[in-house]
Amino acid sequence: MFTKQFVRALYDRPLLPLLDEARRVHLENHPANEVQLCTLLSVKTGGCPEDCGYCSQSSHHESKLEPQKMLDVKEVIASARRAKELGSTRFCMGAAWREVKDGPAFDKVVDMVKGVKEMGMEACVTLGMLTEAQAKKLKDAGLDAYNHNLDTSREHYRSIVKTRTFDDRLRTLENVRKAGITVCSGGIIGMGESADDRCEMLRTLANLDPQPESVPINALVPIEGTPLGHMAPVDPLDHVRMIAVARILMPKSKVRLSAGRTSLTREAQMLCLLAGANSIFYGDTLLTTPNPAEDQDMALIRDAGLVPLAPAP
Ligand code: SAM
Ligand code: DTB
Ligand code: SF4
Repeated sequence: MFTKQFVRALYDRPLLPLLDEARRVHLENHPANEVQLCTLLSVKTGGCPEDCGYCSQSSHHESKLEPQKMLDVKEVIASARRAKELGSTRFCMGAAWREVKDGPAFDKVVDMVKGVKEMGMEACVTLGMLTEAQAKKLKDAGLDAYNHNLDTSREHYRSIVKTRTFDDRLRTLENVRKAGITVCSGGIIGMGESADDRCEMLRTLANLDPQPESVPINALVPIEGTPLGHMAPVDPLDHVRMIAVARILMPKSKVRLSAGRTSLTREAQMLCLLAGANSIFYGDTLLTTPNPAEDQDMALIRDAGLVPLAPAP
């Protein structure tokens, strides 16, 4: 088990030696030149009953986002096909739900997962809280991964979300694990957290047994009308540092350079890749906010001397 002191000491190391160590760990555990491209799609947008302070989709805030009805299975499969043609190997579908409820909407998600699997892509969903029985149903449909972020430290969580607890988050992760689905869980920087909060979030993730297979590190995308809409941007080097610490603490995980890339220069993104990020979200939209265009990302990957992870045969 990692201690608080150990993780904080790592986080406080001077950046260049930290990067050296992260790169060493990365090369020991992963091919040097591969990056996984994952595409996101919001299959049910807005109108969410949770009050997450960062989110455009919460009905508690006055963001400009218009709620939309759930997409059809066909539309989703068509998007996944486009993503695959553009070189993506993992398709992640998000729904603005507090929790999964059994019924027709969940059955549609199950069909979406089946459709994505039939195309030979990895399938991931993020649907809020979920029971073990629901997780089992998704597993039977072929689901590879479930995304459910811890977002921040247990302590800071209370000031960001009031409608659920950090323990609710951990419980869902356990249910996902018990069903044999891989875990994708990470967090967000730039929500007014301290360095200790950042370290505690990474420590909680790294102390999960087994560790999450996938760890997205997001920088807050400030959304007008949300409580965090006016947060100052994070220092890009903090994003690099978080990725390096995540890489060292979770050597085998895919570390994902996630939201916030439109505010990073190419050079800052390169440093994130050097620090151990081996996956990015690919496609010009995340769930509701912009992401770099595909051709820009292909140029970045080429200029870094990387190759996109080949699609599963
Ligand atoms: N409703 C589900 C849930 O909360 O787990 C799934 C969708 S939710 C939008 C998925 C994740 O996106 C959140 O846990 C959060 O980490 C990230 N996210 C949401 N809004 C964000 C923003 N404005 N900036 C950065 N990351 C964000
Ligand atoms: C994750 O950690 N980041 C992605 C994915 N998991 C689901 C979502 C980012 C959302 C950014 C804000 C938006 O587009 O609404
Ligand atoms: Fe809802 Fe997820 Fe947004 Fe929270 S992060 S308001 S649960 S969509």
